[in-house]
Amino acid sequence: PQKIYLAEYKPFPFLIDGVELNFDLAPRATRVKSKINFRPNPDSDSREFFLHGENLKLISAKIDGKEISPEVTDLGLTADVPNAPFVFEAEVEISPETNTALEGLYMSGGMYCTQCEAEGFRKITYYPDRPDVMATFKVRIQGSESVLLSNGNPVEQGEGFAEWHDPWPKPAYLFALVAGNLVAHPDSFTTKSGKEVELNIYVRPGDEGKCAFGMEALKRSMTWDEEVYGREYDLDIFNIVAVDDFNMGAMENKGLNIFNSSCVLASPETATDANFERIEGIIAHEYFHNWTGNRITCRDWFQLCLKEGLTVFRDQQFTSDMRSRAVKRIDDVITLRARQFREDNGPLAHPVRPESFVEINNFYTATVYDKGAEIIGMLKRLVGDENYKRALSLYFERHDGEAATIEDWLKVFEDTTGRDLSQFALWYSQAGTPRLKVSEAFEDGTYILTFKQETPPTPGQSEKDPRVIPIAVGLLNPNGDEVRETCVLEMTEEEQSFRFSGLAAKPIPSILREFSAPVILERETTNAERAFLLAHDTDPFNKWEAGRALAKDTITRMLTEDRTVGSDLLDAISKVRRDDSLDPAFRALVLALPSADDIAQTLFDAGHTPDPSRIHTALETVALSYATHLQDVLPKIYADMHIDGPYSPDAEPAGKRALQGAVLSLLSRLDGGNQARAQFAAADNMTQQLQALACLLRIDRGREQLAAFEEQWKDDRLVMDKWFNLQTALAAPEAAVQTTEALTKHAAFDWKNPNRFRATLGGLTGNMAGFHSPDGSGYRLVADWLIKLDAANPQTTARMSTCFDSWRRYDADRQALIKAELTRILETPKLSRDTTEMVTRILG
Ligand code: BAL
Ligand code: ZN
Repeated sequence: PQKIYLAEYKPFPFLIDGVELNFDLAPRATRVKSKINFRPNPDSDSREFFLHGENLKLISAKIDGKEISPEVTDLGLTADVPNAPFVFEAEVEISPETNTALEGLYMSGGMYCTQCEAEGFRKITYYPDRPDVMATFKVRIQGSESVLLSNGNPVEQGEGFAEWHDPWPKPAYLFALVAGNLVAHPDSFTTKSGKEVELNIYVRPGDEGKCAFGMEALKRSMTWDEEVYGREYDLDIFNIVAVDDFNMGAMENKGLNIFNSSCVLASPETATDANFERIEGIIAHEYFHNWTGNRITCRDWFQLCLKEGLTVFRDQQFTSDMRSRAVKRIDDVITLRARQFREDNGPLAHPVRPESFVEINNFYTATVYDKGAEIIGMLKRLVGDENYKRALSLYFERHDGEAATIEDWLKVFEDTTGRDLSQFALWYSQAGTPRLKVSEAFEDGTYILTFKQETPPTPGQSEKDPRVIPIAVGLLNPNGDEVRETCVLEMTEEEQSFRFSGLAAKPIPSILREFSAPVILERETTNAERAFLLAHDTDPFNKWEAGRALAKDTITRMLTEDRTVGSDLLDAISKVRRDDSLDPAFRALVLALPSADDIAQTLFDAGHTPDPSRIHTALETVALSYATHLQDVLPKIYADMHIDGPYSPDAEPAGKRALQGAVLSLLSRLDGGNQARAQFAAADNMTQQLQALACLLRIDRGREQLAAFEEQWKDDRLVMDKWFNLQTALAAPEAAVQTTEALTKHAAFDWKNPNRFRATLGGLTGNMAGFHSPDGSGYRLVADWLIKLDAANPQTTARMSTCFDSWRRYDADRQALIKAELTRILETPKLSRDTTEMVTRILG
């Protein structure tokens, strides 16, 4: 397959003055008529006229009203055109009902919907399907459905048709169309300049009761973007539609956001606290794209982090403001390490701004999104809050209506602050997670911290230059008081020292506060010092980090030195557990154990070969030790976290439930599951029902409760996803593959639905000891399903193939088994470009 390179960017030879589209909907024979006003682009010296187009049946094409016979291939259409303004018209036929890839126009549960990012519009009609070609769209939809939606403002509607006009020029990837017999959850919003905006969340009948939270989250997002970034909404209407079959979480189409139903629908009975928080964050994310992505878009797909990194950063800020800043930062770092560090330290490592790709869908990654957001956080820390604000104002002013680049983005910061950001820009071009080695010295009241940075080689990049690393540091004296408040050390050299003078005693450093840079800190330290920081650090992130480091050290020593769980860990953790002054959500995070994957990577980095089954046993042993060590206080904490009154998804009660759930998990290791059975029976919300079910699955496979749960929720697809997921994710290692196989034969296992596929197979791949079953049965089962899914849905298949990316960590037998499965996938006839690229890169 053809590789595309950033270095080869050329502007499109034509500009577009306006697009008119006419859809005549039919499941297997939708007709799309287009009329596009082109004119030569003065910034291009080419006049080659190539329009993308895939899986289209061309009915007719015209230039300036005259029929033409263009040259048509699988990828698009070429024609001779005048070197002057001209009108191109085409009529094509497409088949939404048989479109299982869920890109372009497709059907989900009887409704028509679209997904055009990144390159789906070319499956709807012939078009220059690239983000730097921006145009205004007029859309007419003819269909028998009660709701017919597109981007922009409504112009006219009547029996069987609707017309929409989007006055804001946009690239084709932001195009959207929805047609279905849907019901609206309506509301409205008045912008700060007094403009009335109609708001709707459209859902299938029956889901009306699950829209209220999403709507409130939308209004909170609109207010927040006005207050914090000065950004107002710019159309008369903002619509959200929930769709069951969707490859991603949601999509920011202009004025018509389309959501995976799992990312917008919520009620206390059916959604967990984590679901509510995620929905709030995703609604905000898609809404924030209206400015960072839509009004200012990307010149080409290599610049994807321009909109995604910034928009993730913005949604993280929003959630911090709505909830707890400390808890949000810890959650984000847990996710960053689990997804992005894993990616950055394996065969799929790539720069935040990649330099080449075969299939752009494969680059919607944790690196582009989450490391992209970390870069913005570092930039803000380096220039300060006020300069960040000024730079953003300049960015919106200077680039509104444009398709911009990372160079444009950095230039606004350079122009605002006078700083040279050329070294900082390495964060965009160099892949890999820097290791930051720390050493220290103390003499005559002066404390010296020395840092050495090194980034291991990544595919295609063997040498790395030193980066700018903002290191937030505070110092504590031995009695626990802070002697130096947080300051930001700006590291630019490969090795660099920083001095703190006037100290009475050697301090205890708290380094990388708030996780000020996405690096791996390597520092020789003791568990006594970690326990000290867990008890005394004023930075909540580093306080948590100290406990996490203590737990990781204990677990890795159990596995490499046959140690038992030491009292240093148990005493330190139990202090935090008993400390009522701390936020319950924070206490729950301290009690949570590192993931099996985290332990495996840590062992691998230290030169050991991780054994998934032994890691599982070690984690269970630590959990049991926590339970026995804390058994006198667990019932009291459980009772103290009880909430009277109706369910609320707000941070405070959610934090209490999180701590109660963590306690329940420990209690259930001591009481045979009595408390969990009682909680399951009494639960009036999904958080507590699922917490209890998870405990019981571990104890006696929860047969009775699983059956009751299925009976209660068999008609709710989103809740049934949880039912599938929990069983494969929490199955005992020796039963995981068999459990998954049995579930794939369940009547409700609709494998073409990405949510159901991910819930079931993704549960297994996340169950490390089960997936890495020594006989290779886990690998085989997953490979069988990936091969099957690839023929229907390449995008989701390619995404899920990443479960194999850490294969080189394991022993030779497992490596051979995985390699054989990857090779089998690669040898599948007609394997998609998406999966071919991913598996090839994973094999390395
Ligand atoms: N643009 C794809 C979905 C998202 O990141 O919002
Ligand atoms: Zn996004």
